[in-house]
Amino acid sequence: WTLAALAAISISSCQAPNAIKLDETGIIPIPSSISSQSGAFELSSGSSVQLIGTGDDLTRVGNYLAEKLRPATGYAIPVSSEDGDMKLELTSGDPSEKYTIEVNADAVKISSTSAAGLYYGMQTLIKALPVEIENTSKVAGEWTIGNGKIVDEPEFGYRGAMLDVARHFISVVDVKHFIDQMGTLKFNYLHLHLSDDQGWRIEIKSWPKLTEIGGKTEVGGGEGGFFTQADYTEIVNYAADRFITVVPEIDMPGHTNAALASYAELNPGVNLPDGDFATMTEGKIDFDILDKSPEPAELYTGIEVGFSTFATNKEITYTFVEDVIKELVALTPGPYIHIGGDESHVTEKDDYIYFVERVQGIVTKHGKKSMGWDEIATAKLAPGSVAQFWAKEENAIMAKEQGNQILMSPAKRAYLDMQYDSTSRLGLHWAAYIELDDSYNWDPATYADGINKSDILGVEAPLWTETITNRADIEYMAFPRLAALAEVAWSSSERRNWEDFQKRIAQQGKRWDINGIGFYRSPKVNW
Ligand code: TNX
Repeated sequence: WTLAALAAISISSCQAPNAIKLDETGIIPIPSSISSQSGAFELSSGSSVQLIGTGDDLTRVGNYLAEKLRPATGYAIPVSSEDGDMKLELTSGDPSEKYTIEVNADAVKISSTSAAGLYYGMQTLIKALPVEIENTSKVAGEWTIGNGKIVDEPEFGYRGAMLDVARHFISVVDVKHFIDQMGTLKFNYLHLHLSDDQGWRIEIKSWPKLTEIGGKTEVGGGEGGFFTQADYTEIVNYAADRFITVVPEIDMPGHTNAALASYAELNPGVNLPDGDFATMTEGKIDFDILDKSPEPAELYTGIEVGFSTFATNKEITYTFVEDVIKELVALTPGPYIHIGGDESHVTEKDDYIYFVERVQGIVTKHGKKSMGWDEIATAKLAPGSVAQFWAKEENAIMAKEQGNQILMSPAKRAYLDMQYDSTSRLGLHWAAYIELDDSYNWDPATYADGINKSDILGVEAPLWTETITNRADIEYMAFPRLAALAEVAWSSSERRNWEDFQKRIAQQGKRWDINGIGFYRSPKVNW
């Protein structure tokens, strides 16, 4: 290949006839409405971003747009309040995520009542340009966008993804890289699963052994790791800059082996004077010895679930939980603290309910709403608590009947750790094999009997990491399915169509290729 031949290929692909009609070809999630007119806008060496309105958020969005366009075009693209051909206009009115893009031969204008809306409009605008815009150095191209208008707003206000940093630790840089991808797909919540049997991943200053002991391993016996509070804050701020809110999860009372290995006193049961060990379920125990410690649990690096539990009947447990939540709340600007609550198979039902209600009260007392896996709906939920549906419809119904909202993460559709098919090199398949069309072809509002649109807060795609150890693994499991789930969360069911999505995801694949993202080349798509 000569350079000239390569340049010829990139020029010819830019001149494809559909490159100058404004349509949905490159756009995921598909916008609410697109209308096209003849003619086109073209970026030029004199192009600039004009900010209409004030505020750091607006400036940041303007800078993102310019930074995205500069490398491939080689144009200077200044950002200022002076007249320019790419206008970002913050309009008055109640802040909403809705945005409008108007394109004519002279200028493109994105308008919204919020900087977040402008950010989403910017993501759409980038996808309306030829895919070569993704290049990080200058390439030949005709940087045109067909004339017309896009009006767009999300179907659900909560569009999330979850990273399980507990089973295998994920570094700050890899989390940021994932956040970048989330931003391009208009996600607005990042749920971090910060603790599990195999690891405790967030520094808690008042209980330092959590990370000194519980943070030092992971599934398979690797070295583990944890976020210092400064690391966590860096992630929170990086996400916030991209209009993404972090939801931290401490999973309890089950999935707590790493904490139980760090602090003996959190374990159920006591060591009896004669050297025996008594668990709390073996009948009545003298309350004077309750706060004497049993042995700490041993660190665990397997992938079984459901064997651990905090001692739900010891005051020290609630002192601990409150200390942890207090520190997390201080670091977390978002409204939610996730308390886990799944698969507590060795916690007695009554004890589980007592624990969930008490912990929920601690979260509320510290000014946040609690979120938990669907099992928490077996307890009395506080107003505003959210149940995350993953397995049991009857739990979701119980949440609804209590007047609480549901976050939809059905394992058979939304789990990014499920294998695509029996040959997938990574992943589990206890819930299903999930090919790209399975993650696309479902409607949150009709998925579970008795759960309707108004009961649903939004959609979240969890990536559990028992089998996932590095960035390449994350990309292989998350992409392309995360794009399908982005559209499930953002676009109305009337707008969604699998055949159409197949064409659009192929365009997205070209962008991922240019960005070096190793996505799974689903055989369902002509890439
Ligand atoms: C079930 S989903 C779990 C996780 C596992 C996952 C693996 C949920 C609330 N609990 O602990 O990592 O399956 O797919």
